[in-house]
Amino acid sequence: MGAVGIAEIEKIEKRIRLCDYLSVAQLFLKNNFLLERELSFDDIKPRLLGHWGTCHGINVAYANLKSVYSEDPNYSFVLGPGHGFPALNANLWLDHKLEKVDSKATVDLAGLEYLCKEFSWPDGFPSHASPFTPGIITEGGELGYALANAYGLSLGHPEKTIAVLIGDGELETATALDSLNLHNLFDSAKNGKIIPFLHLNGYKISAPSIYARKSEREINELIRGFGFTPRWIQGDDTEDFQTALREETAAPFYIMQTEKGEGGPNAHHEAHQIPLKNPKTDGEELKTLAEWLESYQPRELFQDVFQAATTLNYDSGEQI
Ligand SMILES: Cc1ncc(C[n+]2csc(CCOP(=O)(O)OP(=O)(O)O)c2C)c(N)n1
Repeated sequence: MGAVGIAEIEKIEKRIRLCDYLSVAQLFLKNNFLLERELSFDDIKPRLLGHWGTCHGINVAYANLKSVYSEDPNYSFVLGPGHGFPALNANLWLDHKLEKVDSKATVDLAGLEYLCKEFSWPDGFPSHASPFTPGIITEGGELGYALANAYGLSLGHPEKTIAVLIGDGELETATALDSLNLHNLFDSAKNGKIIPFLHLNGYKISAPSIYARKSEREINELIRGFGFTPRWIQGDDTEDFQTALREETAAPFYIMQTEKGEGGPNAHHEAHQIPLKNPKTDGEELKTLAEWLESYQPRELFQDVFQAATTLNYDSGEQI
């Protein structure tokens, strides 16, 4: 695979920005989804329930992998931390996958309103990935099974490529850690290719994860011990991320570093769930939320998305 150009890097970074915006909007907004007027208390959901901290990293991994594998019909993405559902839902919506199972989730303003309003809402989308989510077979609230599920999916399917994102807290579970042994059992030309990613954002809920306390050398030795080749990536270095994905490496195991809650008003231990507790009643918090949302420059981002969706509709004659 060749090197990636500047236009593709910009496209990936724009997609990440868009999906980060969509993640925040789902968590907080019940109105004014494009910030067309000044954000007010009335625009904020009365009950805030969901997880922000892991979302940026999910969006980074999803966008970078999509750039390499989007044309491969046998590519799958398996997500361990299903509590990062706003990010997953954002990506599924943007790629028109959600509307295939839910006709209201169109990629237009009405669909955007639906996505955000119905997130973590009675009779709407749940707060975690669930069997209602396209492509999901298990409830996303229980950590540990992502890698085992990916190996299961690969069995007898040499044509498949399956990327798996595992949280650093998730890798503390016995299930996830022991699933690394499946590499030795299933590494065969008869099975698909697994591309594991450890999402090293440093925290498990509000405390440092065990892997965040280990040195790079200790993590490398652990990973090599299971037969993989460790490759570190700084999540926000898109060029390096793309280089890493395009390198010829035997049994790669990527360690993707991001800052938990990156892009939001607070990081690390305070970013796991809802980083602003009272934007519906506290003027300062509302202002912080408005600045946070504006930092992604949403109107510019959505102009492109809605235009592309309309063009797709027109060109293909498809119902979207
Ligand atoms: C088996 C299991 N144990 C505990 C939990 C509770 N829990 C929810 S999120 C979380 C932290 C996960 O940390 P990590 O995998 O690093 O995800 P991130 O920090 O990126 O949110 C925990 C322990 C769970 N969901 N499943």
